[in-house]
Amino acid sequence: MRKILVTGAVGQIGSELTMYLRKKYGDDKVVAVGHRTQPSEKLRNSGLFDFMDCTNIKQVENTVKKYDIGTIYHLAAVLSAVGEKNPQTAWNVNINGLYNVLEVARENKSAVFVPSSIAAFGPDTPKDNTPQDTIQRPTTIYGVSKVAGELLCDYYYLKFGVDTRGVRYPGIISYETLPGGGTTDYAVEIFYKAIKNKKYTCFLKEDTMLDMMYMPDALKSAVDLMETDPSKLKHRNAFNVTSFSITPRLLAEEIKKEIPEFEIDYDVDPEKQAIADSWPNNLDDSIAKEEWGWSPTYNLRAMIKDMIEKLSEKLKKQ
Ligand code: AKB
Repeated sequence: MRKILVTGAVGQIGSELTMYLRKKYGDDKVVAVGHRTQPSEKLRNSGLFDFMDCTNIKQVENTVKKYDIGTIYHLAAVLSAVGEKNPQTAWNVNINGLYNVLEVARENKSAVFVPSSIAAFGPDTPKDNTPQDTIQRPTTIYGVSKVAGELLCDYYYLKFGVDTRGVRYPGIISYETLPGGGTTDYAVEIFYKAIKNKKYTCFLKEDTMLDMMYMPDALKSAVDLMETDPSKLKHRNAFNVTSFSITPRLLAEEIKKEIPEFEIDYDVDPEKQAIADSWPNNLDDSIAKEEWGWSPTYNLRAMIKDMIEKLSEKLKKQ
């Protein structure tokens, strides 16, 4: 078996996807690469780790050749809120980095998984039950890079036969590694604050509805899609996937059932609110269900219970 490369491996999804893939395919089969941030001991000691800048095509080429990479999970990206602070860097990493990965994949006959996002939709998109194929006119640089990325991935498949596949992730909730500058980050921060301080000040309005998913389902969706027999896929880049749609108020009410003293208040960040308002309330993920059997394991209650239990254990050790 050729090896698997995970870019952005020190990030929120990458750090857990690397361990998930190592468990599934073997520790020596998965190469984790980060940009500059040092990896955790767990990540470094459980298998191969290297540094790579995806905006430098030579470095991408050297890494893919050095380890004989057959599949790339390309997670390195600048997220929505940080992207609006520095659109030039977001474009460079999200588009030039992706182009480099696709070019090297073409030359080395590697398959590529690239996450898209609910951010690939915009204010003109139908907000409820957002269809798989619909208007995509996002108004953030992150969203623009995600739509361009989806098209570029489909182009590399159609033109060169590169096996590209992707999902449109909603906000991902997890306890291992903090997310790095997204609009949905409140849904992770709220758990840390609920456990530690019993109080959270949310940067989005209480009724802001967005799709979310617990990390185990995010990992499963990526790997299940990459494992699917390609003859079943009519779509490729990228599939709507979701687990539940929530507002900050609803999430806080549900957390209160586990931590009764918990209180939430609001100090709205207008930039982040504008981003959230431009995204759908909830996606229709029936095409992913139909074409490759997507089905989330965690509903809202199951996620909350597991998240509070695992994060409490983690915070006790710190
Ligand atoms: C973000 O908020 O930027 C990300 C995303 C929804 O893609 N979590």
